[in-house]
Amino acid sequence: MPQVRGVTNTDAMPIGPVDSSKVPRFAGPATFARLPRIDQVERCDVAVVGVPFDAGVSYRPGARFGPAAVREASRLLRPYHPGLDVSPFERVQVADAGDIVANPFDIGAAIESIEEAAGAIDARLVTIGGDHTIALPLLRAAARRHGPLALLHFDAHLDTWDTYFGAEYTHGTPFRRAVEEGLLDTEAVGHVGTRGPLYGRKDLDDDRRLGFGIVTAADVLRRGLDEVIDALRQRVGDRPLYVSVDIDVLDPAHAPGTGTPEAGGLTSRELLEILRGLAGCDLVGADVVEVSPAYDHADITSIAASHVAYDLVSLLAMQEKT
Ligand SMILES: [Mn+2]
Repeated sequence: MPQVRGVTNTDAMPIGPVDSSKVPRFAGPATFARLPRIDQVERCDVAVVGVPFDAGVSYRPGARFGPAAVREASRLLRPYHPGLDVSPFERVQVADAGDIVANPFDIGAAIESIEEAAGAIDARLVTIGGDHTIALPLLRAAARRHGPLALLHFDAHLDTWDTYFGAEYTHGTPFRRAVEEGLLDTEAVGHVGTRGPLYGRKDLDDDRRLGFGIVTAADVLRRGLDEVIDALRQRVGDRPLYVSVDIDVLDPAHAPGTGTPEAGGLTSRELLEILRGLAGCDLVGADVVEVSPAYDHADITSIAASHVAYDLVSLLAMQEKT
């Protein structure tokens, strides 16, 4: 293997995506960003993994097809990120770890197998959902490695409800469960982009009691990106940070293909800029969830999600010590 600058703890050059000057982007298998599969690399620093699971949804289903759609839309991603000035696939080894198999008929069993499979991948993860139920086992796996986590949760909704039809494990409850299980550092948890009608004011009271701060979609507009980014960075500090992005944080104009759309959301430009503003934080893992391709048009949603995933991969690549 050729030698490159000491990228990580091994001196093998990372294997990058298929060269698009030799094989056109629309040809060949659709791994994320046309990266190698994890079984094709000797080590892996950052892994992109899919979780095709949507048995936890309360409204429109279909996020089980999210990982395949986001991978397909990721064919057009290029290797250099000018906004962050990083070539993530050169800096560290990034690979596609395939899909985690989750039982579509048993949410408890699915959560267990997601936690186990995520914990078994020896790399920092960017997970593509799947509905938001999957954040709970992913947080469990990350907290086991890093201790209680700071969390930035980008979503139209709070996702801190208690139960739905008596069920504790749904896509509307993962962050309440995560607080109850002690997975989060409640000094440093926040929602970004929330909006839309709630069941009652109690939803907000409960959420506040759990420790969450809120930057609403309206705050992003009124306070502006720089002030919002400063506030988020201050809240997170130097704690290990997990970022969970429900694609419905975007306005339905920017992400129609999702399960519970709400008017008045962020633009994809705003979301990407906020994520880039987190450069330098101690990001340890991330997910992008709730892409439901059957409600999408012209791949709008999966293109947005693939760019979000690319930004998260880039932030993680920058995190790895050189
Ligand atoms: Mn959600």
